[in-house]
Amino acid sequence: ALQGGMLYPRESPSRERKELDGLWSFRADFSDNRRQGFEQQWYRTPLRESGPTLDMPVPSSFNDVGQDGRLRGFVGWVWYEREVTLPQRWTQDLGTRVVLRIGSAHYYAIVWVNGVHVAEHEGGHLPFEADVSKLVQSGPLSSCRITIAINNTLTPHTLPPGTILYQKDTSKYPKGYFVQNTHFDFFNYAGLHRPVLLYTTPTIYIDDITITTGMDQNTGLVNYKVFVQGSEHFQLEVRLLDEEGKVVAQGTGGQGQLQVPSAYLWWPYLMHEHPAYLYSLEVRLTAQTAAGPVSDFYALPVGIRTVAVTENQFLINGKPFYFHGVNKHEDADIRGKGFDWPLLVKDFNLLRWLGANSFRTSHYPYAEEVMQLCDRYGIVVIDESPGVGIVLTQSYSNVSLQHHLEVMEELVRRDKNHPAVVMWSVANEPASYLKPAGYYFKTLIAHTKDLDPSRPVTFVTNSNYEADLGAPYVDVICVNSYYSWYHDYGHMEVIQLQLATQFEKWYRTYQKPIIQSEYGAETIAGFHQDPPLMFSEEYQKGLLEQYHLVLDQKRKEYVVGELIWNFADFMTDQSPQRAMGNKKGIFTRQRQPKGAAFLLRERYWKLANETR
Ligand code: BDP
Repeated sequence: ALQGGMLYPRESPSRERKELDGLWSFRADFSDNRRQGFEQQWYRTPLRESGPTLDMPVPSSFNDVGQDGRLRGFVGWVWYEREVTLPQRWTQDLGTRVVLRIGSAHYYAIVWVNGVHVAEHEGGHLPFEADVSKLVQSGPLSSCRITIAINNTLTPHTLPPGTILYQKDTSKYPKGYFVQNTHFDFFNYAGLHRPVLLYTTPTIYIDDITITTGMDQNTGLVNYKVFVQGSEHFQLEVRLLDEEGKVVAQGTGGQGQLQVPSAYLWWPYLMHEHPAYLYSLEVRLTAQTAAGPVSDFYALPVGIRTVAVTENQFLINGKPFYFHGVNKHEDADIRGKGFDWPLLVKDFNLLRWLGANSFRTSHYPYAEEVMQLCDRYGIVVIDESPGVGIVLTQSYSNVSLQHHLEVMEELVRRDKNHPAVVMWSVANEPASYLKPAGYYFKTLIAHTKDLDPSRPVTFVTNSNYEADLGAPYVDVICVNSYYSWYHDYGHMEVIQLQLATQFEKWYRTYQKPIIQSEYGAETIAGFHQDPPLMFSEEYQKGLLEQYHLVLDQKRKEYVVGELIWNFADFMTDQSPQRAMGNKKGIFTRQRQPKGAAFLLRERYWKLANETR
C-alpha cells in the first residue's frame, strides 16, 4: 500500500508554494544505448557542463516545441534541469518541511536534488513528491539544482502498455533500429506535463484528509478522517464553512462526522438552480514541541452529494442522472499534453456552451486543476485510469496487475475528495475476452471498491457481450461502438438496428445501467458533401442523428448516458487511417466547432431541460 497522502499543495498561513514552471535546461540522450546520461552522471554537475542543452518550457510535452524531427519521435531518456533560489526561512528553519512535487512526468522519472537521488516514479499521469528538507537545509547554499530524467518507453507491463519493436533485418533497417508501438491511437507525448513546484509544511503536518458525504433527510453528513505525520501528540480541530464563510459545523479529533442542517447539495450543472455548491473544510493542527508550538492549516473544498446505481439508473442525490457529455484528451497544438490555463478555461467554456454535464477522462487521469474546475462548475466526471490498450496476454500478467492496483491506489488517493468524480473507470477497451481477463478485472475492481466504497466502478468495453469476462464485475456497463464507421462503413442505414441490438443484448445479459461511452465519426472540418460521405461534416452529423434516435428510446429504459468521441481532434501516431491525427472531434484541435457541435448543443440543452 502507498505511504502517505497526496493533498493538493495549497497556500495557507502555515504553507508556502514556489512554482517552478518556466524554462528548464533540457537534453535528449541520443546515444546508441540511451544510457550516456547515467554513465556520465549528468545529475552530478550542471547539465550544460556535460554537453549542449536546449531551453524547454515546463509544463509542456517536449515533442512539438522544436524543429528537430528526431526529438518529436524520440524514445528513451530525456533530461530536465533547473536551479532554484530558496528563501532563507526555508533553508534555515529546521521546523520547515520542504517538498518537491511533480504533477506528472511521462512515463518513468528519476529525480535528483544537488546530485542526490530523491525520488523515482512510474506512471505519467499522477503526481509524486520528495521531502527535500534535509538536502536544502544541510549547508550554507540558498539555491538547489533539480535534475529529472524521464523515459517515455512503453512496454507490455507499463500502463498504458506498449511494445518496442526491434528490426533486425539489416538489408532494410539500420543497425539497432526500433520503433515504439502502442495499442491506443493517441500520440505518446512525453515530458514534464504538469506543474512542478516546491512547497512547505511544518514538520508536524496534515498529511491526508478523506471525506465521504451523505444525507439524512435534510441534514448533510460529512465524514472526515485526518492523517497527521511527524508526531503522535497533537490536537485537531475541523470546521465546515459555507460559501458565505459562515461556520455550519465543527468537530475535533482525527475522525468524525459533521452534521449540516438544511445542507446545500452539490448538484451537477444544469440539474439544479444552484449547482456545484462547495463548502470548505478547514483543518487546524496544533502541537507542542521542545522548540515551541507548531500549527498547520489546510482548507479542502467539500461537496455534499450521494451517488448510487440501480438496475437501470444512475442516481445523484437520489435523482436519476443522464450523462450527456464528451470524452476528452489532454492535447493541443505545440504544447502536446502540457497543462495550459487558457486551454483549460476555453475547454470548460466550450463544455458549458455545449450543455455538456459530464466527461470521461479518456484515457488517463487529467491534471488536478481540471478536476478542481469540475467541482466548481458541476461537471460530472468518470475518472479513468491509464489502463488503455491492455490487449496482449503479457499485459494480464501478475506484474502488470500489481502495477495496475498501485495506479488505482494513486488515483483514488489523489481524486477521492472530488464531488465531481462519480465513478472510476479502471480501463478502456481491454481484450476482456482473453482468459486471464476474468481474474484481472475481478481483482482490480474489488481493490478499487476497497479503496473507495463510495463510488461505482466500471471499465469501458468493446468486447462482445457474451465473451466479456470483466463485465460481471462492473456496476455500470460502458460500451463503445463505431457502427457505420469501423464496421459497415458508409452505411448509416444499419446503425439503428445494430445499436438497438447492442443495448438489448447487454441489458438482457447483465441487468445493469448502460452508458454509450464512445461513438463518432472521423470528420475533416470544412469537408462538405451531400448526400453525406465519410469524412464530411454532413456524415458526422448524420451518424450522430442515427445514434440519437436509438438513444432516445433506450434512455427511457436503462441507458443512462451518451459520451461523444471526441470533444476535439487530437494528435495520434502516424498511420494511413489518420490524416494528421484523429479527427473525430466535434471541435477542431484549435477548438473551433464543426457542424456536429451545433447539433449536439441543441440536443444537450434539450436533455438538460427535460431532466432538470
Ligand atoms: C476507440 C478508442 C479511442 C480511439 C477511437 C477511434 O477507445 O481511444 O481514439 O476508438 O478509433 O476504440 O477513434
